[in-house]
Amino acid sequence: MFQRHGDNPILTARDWPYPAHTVFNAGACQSGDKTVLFVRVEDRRGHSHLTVARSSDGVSNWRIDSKPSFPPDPANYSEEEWGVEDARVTWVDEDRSQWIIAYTAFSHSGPLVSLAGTTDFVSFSRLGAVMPPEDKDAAVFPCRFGNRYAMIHRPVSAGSSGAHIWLSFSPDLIHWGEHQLLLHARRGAWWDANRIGLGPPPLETPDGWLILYHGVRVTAGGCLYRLGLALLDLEDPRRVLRRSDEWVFAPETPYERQGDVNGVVFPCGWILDKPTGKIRLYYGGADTCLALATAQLSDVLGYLRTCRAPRAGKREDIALLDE
Ligand code: BMA
Repeated sequence: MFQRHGDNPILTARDWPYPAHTVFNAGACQSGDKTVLFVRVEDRRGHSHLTVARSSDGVSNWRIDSKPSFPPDPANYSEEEWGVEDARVTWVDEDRSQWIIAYTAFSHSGPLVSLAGTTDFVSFSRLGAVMPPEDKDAAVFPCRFGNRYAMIHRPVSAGSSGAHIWLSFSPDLIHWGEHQLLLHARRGAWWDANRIGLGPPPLETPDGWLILYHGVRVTAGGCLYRLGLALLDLEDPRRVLRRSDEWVFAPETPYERQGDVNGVVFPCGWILDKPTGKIRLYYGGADTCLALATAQLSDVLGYLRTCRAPRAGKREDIALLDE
């Protein structure tokens, strides 16, 4: 379904205008005639910041900011002490007319979810930490549901049986509640056993909100990060309509299998070109480089129509954990 671009990896640390150890896990959006990537850059201390790269074709001739566009600001936001990572970018039109960036702030107490807004990817206004640690893999929906914003995220609690994907609501993007389990990590031998997390922000399609998520399989040789699909009800995103049993994308090429963390494909951004129905998926390869894969939305939705609908009712879905 997802075809790797022939020029992969499309960005590496060698392309960077200043010293960088690795560049990976980028948020993505189309801003006017430019594709904008909000790239995670890890420096040689091991700390990450976010830097903007712009391109007209989304593949080549990237114009990269000459210094970090969004460095951590621990003096004012102590939760950013060890860096900022893995941004997901959503255009929120209603009431806001700005890009809302959900990112991971790496605090002394663990990773947590922070939000920031921007209209131009030049200046940013932080909304601060919105979820306590440990929590990451968050993205805001582009619209409100009954006047409430919605956000997907992945909390982890000590003693829990796994790390699952949750959904929360907010009147103002700052105060979040109505927390509920949305997708559970399966157990046992499944590719998405024990730990899952959202990839790019939910994508609105005629069939529902398209969700791409990663599942982490712990093996004797290390972790394997692979990707699966789900579909949420357009009006009520608490309802899961479909979920793939199989993964649809997995580390195969050398730049996905070998790097700082072997065996990782980690997408944080995708862009749908509405006229052609083509999705461009931007993903980190092995925590080292940035790569691109494309798919036709109609193929993805056609595949999801063959996938099962989770059993009705949230409670029964949770009960699946014990199957
Ligand atoms: C996750 C995140 C990602 C990273 C992945 C694989 O927990 O930290 O940024 O790509 O692990 O190392």
